[in-house]
Amino acid sequence: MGYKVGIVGATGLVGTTFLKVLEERDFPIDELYLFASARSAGKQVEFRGKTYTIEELTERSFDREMDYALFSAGGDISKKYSPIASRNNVVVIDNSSAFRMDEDVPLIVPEVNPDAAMKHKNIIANPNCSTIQAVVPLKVLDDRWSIKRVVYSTYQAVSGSGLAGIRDLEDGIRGEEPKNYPHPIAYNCLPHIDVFMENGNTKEEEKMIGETRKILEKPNLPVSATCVRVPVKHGHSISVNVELEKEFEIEEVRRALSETPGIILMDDPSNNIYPMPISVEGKDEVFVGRVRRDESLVSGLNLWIVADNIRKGAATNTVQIAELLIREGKN
Ligand code: A2P
Ligand code: 11C
Repeated sequence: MGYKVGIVGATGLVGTTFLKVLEERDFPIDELYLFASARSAGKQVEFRGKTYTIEELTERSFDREMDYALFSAGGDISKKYSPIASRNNVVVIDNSSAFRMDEDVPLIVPEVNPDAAMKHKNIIANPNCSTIQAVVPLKVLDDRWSIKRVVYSTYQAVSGSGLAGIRDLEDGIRGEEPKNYPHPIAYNCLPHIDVFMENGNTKEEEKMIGETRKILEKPNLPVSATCVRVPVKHGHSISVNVELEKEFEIEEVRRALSETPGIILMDDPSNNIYPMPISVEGKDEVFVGRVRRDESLVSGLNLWIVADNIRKGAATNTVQIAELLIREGKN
Protein backbone atom coordinates (compact mmCIF):
# COMPACT_ATOMS: atom_id res chain seq x y z
CA MET A 1 0.00 0.00 0.00
CA GLY A 2 1.20 3.51 -0.76
CA TYR A 3 0.60 6.88 0.86
CA LYS A 4 -0.68 10.27 -0.24
CA VAL A 5 2.19 12.71 0.23
CA GLY A 6 2.35 16.49 -0.14
CA ILE A 7 5.54 18.54 -0.37
CA VAL A 8 5.44 22.21 0.59
CA GLY A 9 8.37 24.16 -0.85
CA ALA A 10 8.82 21.58 -3.61
CA THR A 11 10.99 23.91 -5.74
CA GLY A 12 13.52 24.75 -2.99
CA LEU A 13 16.87 23.20 -2.15
CA VAL A 14 15.40 20.93 0.55
CA GLY A 15 12.13 20.38 -1.36
CA THR A 16 13.88 19.04 -4.46
CA THR A 17 16.05 16.85 -2.22
CA PHE A 18 12.87 15.43 -0.61
CA LEU A 19 11.94 14.14 -4.07
CA LYS A 20 15.39 12.62 -4.64
CA VAL A 21 15.39 10.92 -1.23
CA LEU A 22 11.80 9.61 -1.57
CA GLU A 23 12.75 8.16 -4.95
CA GLU A 24 16.02 6.60 -3.78
CA ARG A 25 14.47 5.05 -0.66
CA ASP A 26 11.50 3.68 -2.58
CA PHE A 27 9.08 5.44 -0.25
CA PRO A 28 5.60 4.01 -0.94
CA ILE A 29 3.65 6.80 -2.65
CA ASP A 30 0.23 6.50 -4.32
CA GLU A 31 -0.44 10.21 -4.78
CA LEU A 32 2.06 13.08 -4.77
CA TYR A 33 1.11 16.77 -4.45
CA LEU A 34 3.74 19.47 -4.96
CA PHE A 35 3.26 22.98 -3.56
CA ALA A 36 5.27 26.20 -3.84
CA SER A 37 4.52 29.92 -4.21
CA ALA A 38 2.37 31.41 -7.00
CA ARG A 39 5.67 32.15 -8.82
CA SER A 40 6.20 28.43 -9.45
CA ALA A 41 2.59 27.34 -10.06
CA GLY A 42 2.32 25.42 -13.34
CA LYS A 43 6.00 24.34 -13.44
CA GLN A 44 6.46 20.66 -14.17
CA VAL A 45 8.56 18.19 -12.19
CA GLU A 46 9.49 14.58 -12.97
CA PHE A 47 9.16 11.94 -10.25
CA ARG A 48 9.56 8.20 -10.90
CA GLY A 49 9.00 8.74 -14.62
CA LYS A 50 5.77 10.69 -14.16
CA THR A 51 5.23 14.43 -14.63
CA TYR A 52 3.70 16.45 -11.78
CA THR A 53 2.59 20.09 -11.87
CA ILE A 54 3.51 22.46 -9.04
CA GLU A 55 0.43 23.98 -7.39
CA GLU A 56 0.26 27.29 -5.55
CA LEU A 57 -0.02 26.63 -1.80
CA THR A 58 -3.35 27.94 -0.50
CA GLU A 59 -5.62 27.40 2.50
CA ARG A 60 -7.56 24.87 0.41
CA SER A 61 -4.49 22.77 -0.46
CA PHE A 62 -5.21 20.29 2.33
CA ASP A 63 -8.93 19.85 1.64
CA ARG A 64 -8.08 16.62 -0.17
CA GLU A 65 -7.11 13.36 1.52
CA MET A 66 -3.38 13.35 2.38
CA ASP A 67 -1.36 11.19 4.81
CA TYR A 68 1.85 13.22 5.15
CA ALA A 69 2.91 16.75 4.26
CA LEU A 70 6.63 17.46 4.30
CA PHE A 71 7.18 21.20 4.80
CA SER A 72 10.28 23.19 3.86
CA ALA A 73 9.20 26.67 2.80
CA GLY A 74 10.34 28.69 5.83
CA GLY A 75 8.90 29.33 9.29
CA ASP A 76 6.14 31.77 8.27
CA ILE A 77 4.63 29.31 5.78
CA SER A 78 4.83 26.51 8.38
CA LYS A 79 3.15 28.66 11.03
CA LYS A 80 0.29 29.54 8.71
CA TYR A 81 -0.32 26.26 6.88
CA SER A 82 0.74 23.43 9.25
CA PRO A 83 -2.22 23.98 11.60
CA ILE A 84 -4.58 23.90 8.59
CA ALA A 85 -3.06 20.63 7.37
CA SER A 86 -3.07 19.15 10.86
CA ARG A 87 -6.77 20.03 11.37
CA ASN A 88 -7.49 18.17 8.13
CA ASN A 89 -5.79 15.11 9.65
CA VAL A 90 -2.62 15.38 7.61
CA VAL A 91 0.57 14.52 9.54
CA VAL A 92 2.98 17.42 9.03
CA ILE A 93 6.73 16.87 9.25
CA ASP A 94 8.13 20.36 9.41
CA ASN A 95 11.68 21.44 8.59
CA SER A 96 11.35 24.98 9.92
CA SER A 97 12.05 26.17 13.45
CA ALA A 98 8.41 27.28 13.90
CA PHE A 99 7.31 24.52 16.29
CA ARG A 100 10.53 22.85 17.44
CA MET A 101 10.43 24.05 21.02
CA ASP A 102 6.65 23.66 21.33
CA GLU A 103 5.89 21.16 24.14
CA ASP A 104 3.18 19.47 22.07
CA VAL A 105 5.46 18.95 19.08
CA PRO A 106 7.99 16.09 19.09
CA LEU A 107 11.45 17.05 17.78
CA ILE A 108 12.78 13.89 16.20
CA VAL A 109 15.98 12.28 15.00
CA PRO A 110 14.93 8.66 14.35
CA GLU A 111 18.24 7.14 15.55
CA VAL A 112 18.05 9.13 18.79
CA ASN A 113 14.50 9.58 20.14
CA PRO A 114 12.07 7.53 18.00
CA ASP A 115 9.69 6.92 20.92
CA ALA A 116 8.96 10.64 21.30
CA ALA A 117 7.47 10.67 17.78
CA MET A 118 4.67 8.34 18.88
CA LYS A 119 3.08 11.15 20.96
CA HIS A 120 2.57 13.46 18.00
CA LYS A 121 -0.61 15.49 17.49
CA ASN A 122 -0.23 15.69 13.70
CA ILE A 123 2.85 17.98 13.73
CA ILE A 124 6.41 16.66 14.12
CA ALA A 125 9.42 18.95 13.88
CA ASN A 126 12.66 18.17 12.10
CA PRO A 127 15.59 19.70 14.03
CA ASN A 128 18.11 22.23 12.75
CA CYS A 129 20.70 20.61 10.47
CA SER A 130 23.63 21.23 12.84
CA THR A 131 21.73 19.79 15.79
CA ILE A 132 20.77 16.61 13.92
CA GLN A 133 24.33 15.62 13.05
CA ALA A 134 25.58 16.47 16.56
CA VAL A 135 23.01 14.51 18.56
CA VAL A 136 23.41 11.21 16.67
CA PRO A 137 26.91 10.55 18.18
CA LEU A 138 26.10 12.42 21.41
CA LYS A 139 23.25 9.99 22.12
CA VAL A 140 25.72 7.07 21.92
CA LEU A 141 27.99 8.81 24.44
CA ASP A 142 25.12 9.78 26.72
CA ASP A 143 23.71 6.26 26.90
CA ARG A 144 27.09 4.80 27.92
CA TRP A 145 28.96 7.52 29.80
CA SER A 146 26.34 10.23 30.53
CA ILE A 147 27.09 13.66 29.12
CA LYS A 148 27.85 16.44 31.60
CA ARG A 149 28.59 19.40 29.27
CA VAL A 150 28.90 20.06 25.51
CA VAL A 151 30.75 22.81 23.60
CA TYR A 152 30.01 23.17 19.88
CA SER A 153 32.03 25.10 17.28
CA THR A 154 30.45 24.80 13.83
CA TYR A 155 31.72 25.32 10.30
CA GLN A 156 28.50 25.59 8.27
CA ALA A 157 28.05 25.43 4.52
CA VAL A 158 26.32 28.19 2.56
CA SER A 159 23.62 25.76 1.38
CA GLY A 160 22.20 26.13 4.91
CA SER A 161 20.95 29.52 3.68
CA GLY A 162 19.24 27.95 0.63
CA LEU A 163 19.96 28.95 -2.95
CA ALA A 164 20.68 32.55 -1.87
CA GLY A 165 23.70 31.39 0.15
CA ILE A 166 25.15 29.39 -2.74
CA ARG A 167 24.66 32.39 -5.03
CA ASP A 168 26.57 34.70 -2.64
CA LEU A 169 29.54 32.30 -2.56
CA GLU A 170 29.63 31.87 -6.34
CA ASP A 171 29.17 35.62 -6.98
CA GLY A 172 31.79 36.44 -4.34
CA ILE A 173 34.41 34.25 -6.03
CA ARG A 174 33.80 36.36 -9.15
CA GLY A 175 34.35 39.53 -7.05
CA GLU A 176 30.69 40.53 -6.76
CA GLU A 177 29.12 42.01 -3.61
CA PRO A 178 27.05 39.71 -1.34
CA LYS A 179 23.24 39.97 -1.47
CA ASN A 180 22.32 37.47 1.26
CA TYR A 181 25.08 37.83 3.89
CA PRO A 182 26.16 41.11 5.53
CA HIS A 183 29.81 40.50 4.45
CA PRO A 184 31.55 38.56 1.68
CA ILE A 185 31.51 34.79 2.29
CA ALA A 186 34.07 34.01 -0.46
CA TYR A 187 37.54 33.63 1.10
CA ASN A 188 36.03 34.54 4.49
CA CYS A 189 34.29 33.16 7.64
CA LEU A 190 31.29 34.78 9.30
CA PRO A 191 30.74 34.15 13.04
CA HIS A 192 27.11 35.01 12.42
CA ILE A 193 24.28 32.63 11.47
CA ASP A 194 20.71 33.91 11.80
CA VAL A 195 19.99 36.96 13.98
CA PHE A 196 21.75 38.08 17.18
CA MET A 197 19.83 37.63 20.45
CA GLU A 198 19.97 39.84 23.55
CA ASN A 199 22.46 37.55 25.34
CA GLY A 200 24.98 37.85 22.49
CA ASN A 201 24.32 34.38 21.04
CA THR A 202 22.90 34.05 17.56
CA LYS A 203 19.55 32.34 17.03
CA GLU A 204 21.40 29.43 15.37
CA GLU A 205 23.47 28.99 18.55
CA GLU A 206 20.33 29.15 20.70
CA LYS A 207 18.68 26.55 18.43
CA MET A 208 21.60 24.15 18.92
CA ILE A 209 21.46 24.62 22.70
CA GLY A 210 17.68 24.23 23.11
CA GLU A 211 17.23 21.46 20.55
CA THR A 212 20.10 19.36 21.96
CA ARG A 213 18.50 19.51 25.43
CA LYS A 214 15.05 18.62 24.09
CA ILE A 215 16.17 15.71 21.88
CA LEU A 216 18.46 14.17 24.52
CA GLU A 217 15.76 14.81 27.15
CA LYS A 218 18.29 16.62 29.37
CA PRO A 219 16.61 19.99 29.94
CA ASN A 220 19.40 21.34 32.16
CA LEU A 221 22.40 20.11 30.17
CA PRO A 222 25.06 22.85 29.95
CA VAL A 223 25.61 23.47 26.22
CA SER A 224 27.64 26.24 24.61
CA ALA A 225 27.78 26.94 20.86
CA THR A 226 29.60 29.18 18.39
CA CYS A 227 28.23 28.87 14.85
CA VAL A 228 30.30 30.01 11.89
CA ARG A 229 29.45 30.23 8.19
CA VAL A 230 32.36 29.07 5.99
CA PRO A 231 32.85 29.17 2.21
CA VAL A 232 31.82 25.55 1.66
CA LYS A 233 28.84 24.69 -0.56
CA HIS A 234 27.62 21.43 0.98
CA GLY A 235 28.26 19.78 4.35
CA HIS A 236 28.33 21.18 7.88
CA SER A 237 31.29 20.33 10.16
CA ILE A 238 31.24 20.57 13.93
CA SER A 239 34.05 20.41 16.44
CA VAL A 240 32.41 18.98 19.57
CA ASN A 241 34.00 19.02 23.00
CA VAL A 242 32.18 16.79 25.48
CA GLU A 243 32.62 16.32 29.21
CA LEU A 244 31.36 12.94 30.41
CA GLU A 245 30.21 11.89 33.89
CA LYS A 246 31.97 8.51 33.73
CA GLU A 247 35.51 7.48 32.88
CA PHE A 248 35.92 6.01 29.39
CA GLU A 249 38.43 4.12 27.27
CA ILE A 250 38.98 5.82 23.91
CA GLU A 251 38.84 2.50 22.04
CA GLU A 252 35.45 1.77 23.61
CA VAL A 253 34.17 5.14 22.40
CA ARG A 254 35.41 4.36 18.89
CA ARG A 255 33.78 0.93 18.98
CA ALA A 256 30.44 2.28 20.29
CA LEU A 257 30.34 4.93 17.55
CA SER A 258 31.34 2.54 14.76
CA GLU A 259 28.70 -0.02 15.80
CA THR A 260 25.84 2.51 15.67
CA PRO A 261 23.64 2.48 12.55
CA GLY A 262 23.66 5.89 10.87
CA ILE A 263 27.22 6.71 12.00
CA ILE A 264 30.36 6.14 9.94
CA LEU A 265 33.60 6.34 11.89
CA MET A 266 36.28 7.83 9.64
CA ASP A 267 39.21 8.11 11.97
CA ASP A 268 42.68 7.16 10.79
CA PRO A 269 44.75 10.33 11.13
CA SER A 270 48.05 8.58 10.36
CA ASN A 271 46.68 8.00 6.85
CA ASN A 272 45.07 11.48 6.64
CA ILE A 273 41.62 9.95 7.02
CA TYR A 274 38.96 12.10 8.68
CA PRO A 275 35.58 13.35 7.47
CA MET A 276 35.43 16.49 5.32
CA PRO A 277 32.48 18.26 3.67
CA ILE A 278 33.55 17.18 0.19
CA SER A 279 33.62 13.53 1.22
CA VAL A 280 30.08 13.49 2.67
CA GLU A 281 28.16 15.33 -0.06
CA GLY A 282 25.12 13.30 -1.10
CA LYS A 283 25.49 10.83 1.80
CA ASP A 284 22.85 10.10 4.43
CA GLU A 285 25.05 9.12 7.38
CA VAL A 286 26.76 11.17 10.07
CA PHE A 287 30.56 10.94 9.79
CA VAL A 288 32.79 11.11 12.89
CA GLY A 289 36.56 11.47 13.11
CA ARG A 290 39.40 12.97 15.20
CA VAL A 291 38.05 11.03 18.21
CA ARG A 292 40.48 11.85 21.01
CA ARG A 293 40.75 12.53 24.69
CA ASP A 294 40.60 16.16 25.86
CA GLU A 295 43.42 16.06 28.37
CA SER A 296 42.35 19.32 30.00
CA LEU A 297 39.36 17.55 31.60
CA VAL A 298 38.99 14.49 33.88
CA SER A 299 36.69 12.78 31.40
CA GLY A 300 36.73 14.89 28.26
CA LEU A 301 36.46 13.99 24.60
CA ASN A 302 36.87 15.80 21.28
CA LEU A 303 35.00 14.77 18.11
CA TRP A 304 34.83 16.14 14.56
CA ILE A 305 31.37 15.53 13.09
CA VAL A 306 30.47 16.11 9.43
CA ALA A 307 27.23 15.49 7.50
CA ASP A 308 25.42 16.65 4.38
CA ASN A 309 23.23 19.41 5.82
CA ILE A 310 20.60 19.15 3.09
CA ARG A 311 20.32 15.33 3.32
CA LYS A 312 20.75 14.01 6.90
CA GLY A 313 20.42 17.60 8.15
CA ALA A 314 17.06 18.10 6.44
CA ALA A 315 15.48 15.97 3.69
CA THR A 316 16.69 12.50 4.70
CA ASN A 317 15.86 12.97 8.39
CA THR A 318 12.35 14.15 7.45
CA VAL A 319 11.74 11.13 5.22
CA GLN A 320 13.17 8.85 7.94
CA ILE A 321 10.60 10.30 10.37
CA ALA A 322 7.79 9.39 7.95
CA GLU A 323 9.28 5.89 7.57
CA LEU A 324 9.41 5.54 11.36
CA LEU A 325 5.71 6.45 11.67
CA ILE A 326 4.81 3.92 8.97
CA ARG A 327 6.90 1.19 10.66
CA GLU A 328 5.19 1.85 13.98
CA GLY A 329 1.73 2.15 12.41
CA LYS A 330 1.43 5.74 13.68
CA ASN A 331 0.45 7.62 10.49
P1 A2P B 1 9.14 29.26 -4.90
O1 A2P B 1 10.24 28.56 -5.65
O2 A2P B 1 7.86 29.28 -5.66
O3 A2P B 1 9.56 30.62 -4.36
P2 A2P B 1 14.81 27.72 -0.62
O4 A2P B 1 14.90 27.74 0.87
O5 A2P B 1 15.69 26.72 -1.25
O6 A2P B 1 14.98 29.08 -1.20
O7 A2P B 1 13.28 27.26 -0.95
C1 A2P B 1 12.14 27.89 -0.44
C2 A2P B 1 10.89 27.13 -0.88
O8 A2P B 1 9.76 27.75 -0.25
C3 A2P B 1 10.62 27.21 -2.38
O9 A2P B 1 10.03 26.00 -2.83
C4 A2P B 1 9.63 28.36 -2.46
O10 A2P B 1 8.80 28.34 -3.62
C5 A2P B 1 8.80 28.07 -1.25
N1 A2P B 1 8.00 29.26 -0.89
C6 A2P B 1 8.44 30.52 -0.68
N2 A2P B 1 7.39 31.35 -0.43
C7 A2P B 1 6.27 30.58 -0.50
C8 A2P B 1 4.88 30.83 -0.38
N3 A2P B 1 4.42 32.05 -0.09
N4 A2P B 1 4.01 29.80 -0.53
C9 A2P B 1 4.47 28.56 -0.81
N5 A2P B 1 5.77 28.25 -0.95
C10 A2P B 1 6.66 29.26 -0.80
C1 11C C 1 22.00 27.18 8.43
N1 11C C 1 21.22 25.59 10.09
O1 11C C 1 22.95 26.44 8.15
C2 11C C 1 20.82 26.67 9.23
C3 11C C 1 19.75 26.30 8.24
O2 11C C 1 16.56 26.27 11.71
O3 11C C 1 16.19 24.97 10.05
C4 11C C 1 18.51 25.70 8.88
C5 11C C 1 17.78 26.66 9.74
C6 11C C 1 16.77 25.91 10.54
O4 11C C 1 21.89 28.34 8.07
